[in-house]
Amino acid sequence: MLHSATRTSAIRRRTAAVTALICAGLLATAAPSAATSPAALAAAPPDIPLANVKAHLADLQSIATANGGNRAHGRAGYKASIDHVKAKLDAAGFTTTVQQFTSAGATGYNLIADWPGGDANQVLMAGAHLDSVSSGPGINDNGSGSAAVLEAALAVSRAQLKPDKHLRFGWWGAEELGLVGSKYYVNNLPAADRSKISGYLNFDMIGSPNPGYFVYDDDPAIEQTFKNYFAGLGVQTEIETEGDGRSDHASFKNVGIPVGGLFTGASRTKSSAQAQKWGGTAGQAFDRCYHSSCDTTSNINDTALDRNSDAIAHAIWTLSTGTTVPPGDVYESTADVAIPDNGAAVTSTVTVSGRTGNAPATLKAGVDIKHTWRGDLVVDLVAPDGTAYRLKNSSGSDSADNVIATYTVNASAEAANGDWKLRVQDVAAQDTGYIDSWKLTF
Ligand code: DTR
Ligand code: CA
Ligand code: ZN
Ligand code: ZN
Repeated sequence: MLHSATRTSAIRRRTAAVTALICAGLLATAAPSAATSPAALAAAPPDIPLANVKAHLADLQSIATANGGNRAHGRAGYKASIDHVKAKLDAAGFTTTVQQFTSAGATGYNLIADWPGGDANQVLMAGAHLDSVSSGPGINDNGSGSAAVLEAALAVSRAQLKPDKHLRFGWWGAEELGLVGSKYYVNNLPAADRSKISGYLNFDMIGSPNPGYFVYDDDPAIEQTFKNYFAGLGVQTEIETEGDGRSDHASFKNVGIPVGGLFTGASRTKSSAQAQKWGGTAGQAFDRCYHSSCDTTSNINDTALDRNSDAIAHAIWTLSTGTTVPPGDVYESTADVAIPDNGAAVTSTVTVSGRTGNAPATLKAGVDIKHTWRGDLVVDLVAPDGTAYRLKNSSGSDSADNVIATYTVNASAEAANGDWKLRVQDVAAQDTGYIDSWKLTF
């Protein structure tokens, strides 16, 4: 039986509920004045005190100094870093979890901190890898990201923020060994929990001594949020071009979670044009101490660290407030559709109605296809006007089973209403399967 959820009038119900809360003063965090409406109060991110971020860096430096000069995976300095950050988050009211894994014969640790409250079905994450290389204390790489994310979390606690979405923060182990900790986290997260993550923000090297201001060009909404912040400062940004696969956001992106982040540069050289717009030294690396013993607390540019710390707070406050996705914005089909082996494409349809305008730039297509040797499959989303958006290519070498993933599609050129189709074709002999279910989230 083909189920196509029809839109419920969730928006009308939600608006009435919010009006009631405002009338009852429950949404205002202080007596609103003419200058500060409840919405303005709730949405105003704080300035992150640079001194607080630098104090965290000094702590991480001390930890490295007391533990052989580094905070690398498998070394005492890394576990001491985890314990230090965890203690501050526990004291600030976060629910923390330490996740263990093994890599290169040593125990690794991820630290996850949940801020109680918010919509459990809409989780905004921010994270940074906490490990250093073994050759140094790793203060810019990546004490800077770790300290800024920690201070942003502590600012959430100080503000007793009550965002619409649920906030989760992560500090990853063994990034320097190949994104090991963040991959472990994502791979051990049930698919149902992965699809609740509306975005992951990554911060790896955000205080480089000869800084550039790079924004990841992955999810458009996250990218624009960061660009807007820097535009407000009058600081030009560039798209981060070497980032794909180079840090922990790749672990999340690989399972279809929207990602974004900031970066101030590593061993690449700053050009003359970049020095013109950002200052600093042309012809010199953004961070001359990258992966070196000189990556200490003196290897930080305060202005870059301050700007990026404030940009993190801006993004967390902005992306976690505002409307969550009410149930009425999900359109699903649970009809099973058999996929002929090495045969013609098949489709499954959901009918979208009652919406206005075009689909969003971040339309989410969640698919659940049961099929052995998923490399046989080509998967497309077909808009009501017939425009096809490739979600997955075939890959002879991908022998894993099932395609259970959420893809983000820029469908802003498509009218929202109409029959949307998931089109699947098995292009290689042997191995068969079927579309189990799929859904569109607007
Ligand atoms: N691989 C990261 C440093 C790094 C290099 N390029 C990028 C781009 C975006 C984020 C991080 C990086 C490390 O050494 O931890
Ligand atoms: Ca600041
Ligand atoms: Zn590194
Ligand atoms: Zn790094």
